[in-house]
Amino acid sequence: MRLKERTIAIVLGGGKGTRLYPLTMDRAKPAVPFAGKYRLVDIPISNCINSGIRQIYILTQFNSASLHNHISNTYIFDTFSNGFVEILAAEQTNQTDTWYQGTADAVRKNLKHFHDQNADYYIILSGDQLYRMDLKDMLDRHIACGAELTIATKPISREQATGLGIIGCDSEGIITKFYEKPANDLDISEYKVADSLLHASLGKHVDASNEYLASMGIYIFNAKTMEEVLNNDKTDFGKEIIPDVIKQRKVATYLFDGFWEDIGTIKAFYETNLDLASINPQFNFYNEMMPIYTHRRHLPATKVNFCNISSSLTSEGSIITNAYIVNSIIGVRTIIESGASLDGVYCMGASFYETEVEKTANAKKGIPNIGIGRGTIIRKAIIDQNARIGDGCRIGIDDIPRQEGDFAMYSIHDGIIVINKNAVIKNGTVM
Ligand code: ADQ
Ligand code: ADP
Repeated sequence: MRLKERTIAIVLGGGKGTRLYPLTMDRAKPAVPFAGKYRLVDIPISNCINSGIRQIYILTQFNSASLHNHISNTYIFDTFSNGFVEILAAEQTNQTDTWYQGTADAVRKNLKHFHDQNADYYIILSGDQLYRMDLKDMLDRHIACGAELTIATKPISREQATGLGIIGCDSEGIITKFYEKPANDLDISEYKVADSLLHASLGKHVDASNEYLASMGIYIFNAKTMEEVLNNDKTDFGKEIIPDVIKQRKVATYLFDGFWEDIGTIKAFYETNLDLASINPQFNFYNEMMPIYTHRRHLPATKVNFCNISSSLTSEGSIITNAYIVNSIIGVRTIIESGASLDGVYCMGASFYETEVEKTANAKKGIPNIGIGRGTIIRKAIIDQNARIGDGCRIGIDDIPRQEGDFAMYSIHDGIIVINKNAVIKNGTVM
């Protein structure tokens, strides 16, 4: 218990990168809605809480209203736990350059906050990954092997290695070398991991094609070590800090072989969400021992009238009438009108219900109500919150040329149509 209280978690909440754009157009990445009723940041925070770590900082480029709302309404600790979740936004510092220049820069710019907590260990977590991990177990391993830094790693294949940091280690799991994101054609065979280490650490044999160990971007540092290795102007953990530390200090690996997915791109975000609606999802939300927490909204149950719904998740507070819905996620407060058809859609829902007065005003202005209109058909799309999709629209259906990119009310990335937050899609729109 004592150790846990001296460990603080730092969640990397996203750079100015645009990988999840337009979902991050006017909200911070940690606040992006996920799996119908959660926000991305609920995943790392839940992992921390379930591991007994209750002092959590979220580093983000800006503190959007939705992130602030979500954190302050969700993570309320009692007086005796010393717990907090605090957002540290780049624009709130007195630095001349307001953006964090990279992951290490983000942590460095906030070192004074962390230092004040007098912690023994810092756990650095990514804000855009889906997994469930006992971080206490990782901390125990870190302490037991006397390392100054421990990196969580996962067995992966050569094809997967290109997008990740690859680790080379000895038979005890002490890291000897590191290569950030090796190109496809690079020979990295010297990084292959010994099967004996995998077996000894995981207690089982893993798929033979998973011959490499990838960094999961989850780090435990001795507090003093992290403060020392950040005492320079290097901006990035993966590219600069980690390779340097490995050369100079004892760095261990913590092997993990559960489900873990980076969901920081529109494609990965879409596919991971939809997988949750499949019959046998890879990630199990239905785990009472290590739940994923989120905002308690006190919404009524979803009302379903004459629908055909399969392989889908429907979040609370929705009203769905005479609709056909497959392979889809329906977020909180979604209103779906008669005759709508959704296949492969992540509909994020709404942040409020429109009143009758507002609906009358919408009709006068000729704009649809929030939700999905009558007879509208949608395939392979993400519908961001509070979007107004009119009647008789055909989205992602027709065999028409679709240009990738960002447009006024929507974007298309990797063939996935993303309808912006608050977008107004007129009756009869075909896209
Ligand atoms: P990437 O995920 O590509 O690789 P990076 O872009 O640095 O690394 O992002 C790591 C995390 O930090 C993400 O959650 C991101 O949103 C966040 N982040 C990025 N820039 C930030 C900033 N300026 N301020 C705050 N947060 C920021 C890393 C490692 C690899 C490893 C993969 C595993 O570098 O070695 O394999 O993670 O996903
Ligand atoms: P949730 O996670 O509950 O959907 P949001 O961050 O999306 O929360 O919204 C939080 C709150 O913002 C809602 O409960 C609602 O009260 C309020 N809200 C947001 N937009 C509007 C609006 N246009 N009109 C009225 N209330 C709004």
